[in-house]
Amino acid sequence: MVEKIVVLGSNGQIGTELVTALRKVYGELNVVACDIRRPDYDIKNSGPFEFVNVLEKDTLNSIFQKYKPTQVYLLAALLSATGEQNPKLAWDLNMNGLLNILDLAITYQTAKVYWPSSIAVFGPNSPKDNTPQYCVMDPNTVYGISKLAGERWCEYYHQKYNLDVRSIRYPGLISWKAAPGGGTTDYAIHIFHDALKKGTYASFLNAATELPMMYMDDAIRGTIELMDADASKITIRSSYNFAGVSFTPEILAAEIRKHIPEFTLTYTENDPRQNIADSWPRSIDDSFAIDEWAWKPEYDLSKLTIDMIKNLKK
Ligand code: AKB
Repeated sequence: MVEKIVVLGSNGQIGTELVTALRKVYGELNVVACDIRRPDYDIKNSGPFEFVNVLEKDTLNSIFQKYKPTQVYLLAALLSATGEQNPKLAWDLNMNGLLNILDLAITYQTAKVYWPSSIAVFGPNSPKDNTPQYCVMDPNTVYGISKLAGERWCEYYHQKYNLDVRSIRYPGLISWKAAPGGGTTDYAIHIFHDALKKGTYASFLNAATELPMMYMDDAIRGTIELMDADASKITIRSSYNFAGVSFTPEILAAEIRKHIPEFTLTYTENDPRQNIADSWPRSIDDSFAIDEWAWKPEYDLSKLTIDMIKNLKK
């Protein structure tokens, strides 16, 4: 069967790299990039693009009708920091965007749907270290609340309508190709840009804030591996814990100094993102992903630092 894939939210940090990766695997014409904004040159010129707002049901319906996708990736969302600036919009976009896609996937019998969740589903009372798949979850950001509710909807549509929906709880994602989109973990990208440009960075998270992170290459590969896995292997239809590497701003700065010895790190105070970070896990237990679909990250802190610096220098 020829796969026809629609990626909604294709211009974001994940979408930019996912569309390129999917086009390599499935062919340029078989991966339709969709976003509310004009795409950058690469995406527009390497395959089909459509302007789509995931809250507009009629436009979405016409996309499903036109392409009859076998797989849909819904990436459009407001993240943790921007979500707090506009909680009602974050809830509307993150929740109703998902429900629109789940409903259309049933109507058009889409074979597989992918929707990303996040470590933001955990909260102040979740275990901080090696946070298990199943535990207390009390997110206190609108982003985290919408992701936890979305996970429940995904499982509900799977149980009730047998929809093959798959999901990963992403940690902070580190990449150089596209700008990050308003998250709490964005410092781990800005630090590389400023280290190279200015030799110094003012972190909005404090020195000891340890968070789960992952290099984008691993995240994209893991996402496609989950989508390619045999359905019989997928026992979790809410969202899989997913881990790469955990570090603090101080540890990351020390790693960057191995390549830019004069780099200095300072800290800003009273940033609202600190409270969000303090409510999240320090590290994640992803043994279900390891056991069920053989997940294995390739990038540790040293390898991702080398790759970020090499590519940003270009
Ligand atoms: C954010 O910081 O909001 C995101 C996430 C961890 O989901 N990067």
